[in-house]
Amino acid sequence: MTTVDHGERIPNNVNLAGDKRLQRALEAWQPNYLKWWREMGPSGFQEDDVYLRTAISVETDGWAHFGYVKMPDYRWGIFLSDEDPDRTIGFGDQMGQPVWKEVPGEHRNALRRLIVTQADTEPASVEQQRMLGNTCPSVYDLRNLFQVNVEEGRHLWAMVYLLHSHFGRDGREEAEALLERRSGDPDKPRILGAFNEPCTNWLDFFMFTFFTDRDGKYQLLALAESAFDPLSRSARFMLTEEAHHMFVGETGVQRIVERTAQLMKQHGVERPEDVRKLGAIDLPTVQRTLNLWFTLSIDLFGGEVSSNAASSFATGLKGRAHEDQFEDHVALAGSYRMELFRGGAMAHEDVPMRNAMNEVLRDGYIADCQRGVDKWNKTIASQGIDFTLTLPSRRFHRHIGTWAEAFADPSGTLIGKDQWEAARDHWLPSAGDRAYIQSLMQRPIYDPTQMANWIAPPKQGIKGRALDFQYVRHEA
Ligand code: BYC
Ligand code: FE
Ligand code: FE
Repeated sequence: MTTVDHGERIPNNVNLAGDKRLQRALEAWQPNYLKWWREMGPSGFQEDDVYLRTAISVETDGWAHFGYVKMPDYRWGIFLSDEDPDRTIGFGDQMGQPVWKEVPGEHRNALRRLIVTQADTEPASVEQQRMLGNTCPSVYDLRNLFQVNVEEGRHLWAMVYLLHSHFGRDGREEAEALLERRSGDPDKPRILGAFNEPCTNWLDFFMFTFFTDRDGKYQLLALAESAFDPLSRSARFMLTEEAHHMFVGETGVQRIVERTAQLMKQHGVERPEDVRKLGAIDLPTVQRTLNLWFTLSIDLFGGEVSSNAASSFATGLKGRAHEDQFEDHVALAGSYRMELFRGGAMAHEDVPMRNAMNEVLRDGYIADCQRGVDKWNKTIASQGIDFTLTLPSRRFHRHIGTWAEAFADPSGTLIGKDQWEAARDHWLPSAGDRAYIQSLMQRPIYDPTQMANWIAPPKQGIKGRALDFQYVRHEA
């Protein structure tokens, strides 16, 4: 395997020292990145020691080192999974030919666009989460937030490396622009919808890392299939980091519903207002927040019928998640049956397979989400509480694709605009829900032996450490 060079200003396993021009260009970008991190990264914790994992190798066992580090000193680096010298293109028109080490001229623009879109989400999520530390439910959770944040920063490095190394001047300009756009800024917004939405409380954060980071997983799985080998190898290593982000989301929501169900059982209450009197997050509010982040996240897969997706598949730029599990990798024959909004009603249509690739990826994603929701429901049921969280219909609350035109309730029934608007606050977090959640999260908890009342403690600490280990040293 390629060795990881830690003596350099930018840790890497791409032999950066062997390409002085590239090294200088990235070293020139580095201070701008750090300036962005200090301005837009976690607010109020930059001088604290945080118990973080840092990637030090790309081997499956022992790729990370754990220890205290101040976030601005984090060793953001460039790591690609090991090269497979025999790798061939796994799908599309050039199936079976050797993968590309360089970008073919004719695919340069399309590939740059995919990489920039991927890259843009990484700093966006850090920006969305920058205030959350100030309301943390525990030091354990605070550390997990920062772990996610520094790794999203590293994902930006992974994409910026590709832009600098393969896209010349255009790539360097895109790398600068990635530090200039801002989540939610009307004048210079981030590229994709969900990454401009406010993530204002810890329920949002856990739903985000469950649903939105999971879009990251699926998009990275699709990019890991790319014929452009450096992109594939970058995506593969990013996926190893991504698993932790989804763990944070899944267990975060699980601990919230566990605590709520516990209190409901203990006090024999059911009505949301009674649950709120106990200082817990009532399950209908959890459902509404789930509805919001699930629907924002399924928008991230793009339109159901997409000529962009067809062309990315044909050219070999972007495949399907786990392409090897499909039988037909050329996908010129056959079609994919899907629901579309046609003439004000729902219709079923058979869409040529290549044009259906966004929907294929979205379907895999939804099935993966369902597995997590099932676990949450087991937790609720294990307390003897009769309440089931459900994923809303893909027709509900959409902003991208065919259903953006329609009004549907969470079960998918098409309704009128007025009816939809009248019921909105039953289906999505209302101002009142937000105010209530905010009221629970007024004061941060920096004492490692404490846990906020609205969330159950995790099952175990990090890397064998105790639950009350001081994962962040913060002077309150
Ligand atoms: N918001 O043919 P269409 C992650 C645009 S998350 C705004 O339907 P296409 C992470 C689209 O660009 C993973 N615009 O879709 C998670 C197109 O524009 P043009 C991020 C949208 O192109 C948590 C038009 O609508 N990675 O890593 O097939 C924390 C029609 O497009 C949206 C990627 O997304 C939207 N939601 O696919 C941190 C992978 N959806 O051409 C990180 C790279 C579509 O009319 N990106 N549009 O100007 C892609 O593969 C594709 O660009 C998309 C869209 C899947 C996003
Ligand atoms: Fe990421
Ligand atoms: Fe992530």
